Amino acid sequence: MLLMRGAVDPAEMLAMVRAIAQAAPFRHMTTPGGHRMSVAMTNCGPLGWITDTAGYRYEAHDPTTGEPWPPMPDRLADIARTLAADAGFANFAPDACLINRYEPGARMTAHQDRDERDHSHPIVSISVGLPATFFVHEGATRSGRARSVILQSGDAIVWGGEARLSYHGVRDLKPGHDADAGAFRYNLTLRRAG
Ligand code: MD3
Ligand code: FE
Repeated sequence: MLLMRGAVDPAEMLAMVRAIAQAAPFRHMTTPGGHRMSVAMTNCGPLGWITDTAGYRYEAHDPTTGEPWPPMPDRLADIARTLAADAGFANFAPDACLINRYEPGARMTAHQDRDERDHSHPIVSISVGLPATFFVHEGATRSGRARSVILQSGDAIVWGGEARLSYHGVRDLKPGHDADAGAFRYNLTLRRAG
């Protein structure tokens, strides 16, 4: 993994997020176990990640609107491609961008990202808004030692190779005020899903 502090302009990211959320609103999805996620989500690009009682998967259409997910802005794909290249992954071509919105108290329990077809592609993560404590377990299991890092607005991380299937999550978001994002934290993950 490569952490790049202040790699992106938060205001530019938020403008893109707001435009996407106008067409595909943030919603709290349901896990296969029937729990409402505390993180609200939307997507842009040809594929979008969803969960419902039938399971986790990528879909070309937004189940809330029935429409295709909004297009991925070229500028967003370019930024992801450049960040991936900086981390040593040439020619990254994302076809999905999951956007997570955290409100105070929202969190993400430890999980692996394994719904993508080919795990040899990296994932590019961009954080905007309130800071959050992100954790990742060493090795490929949940029992490895957890290391944590505070992700700030404008930070980017690229995950690839061995790190790609590590267990990771986000601790409860603490309340606060961010100049760009107000009471929220947003995380964009750019993926090659299909
Ligand atoms: C490590 N999001 O959407 S981004 C997720 O901040 C997710 O919203 C978190 O985990 C968030 O799946 C963390 C950093 C991240 C993304 C993907 C990874 C770390 C990763 C894939 C493999 C290993
Ligand atoms: Fe994840």
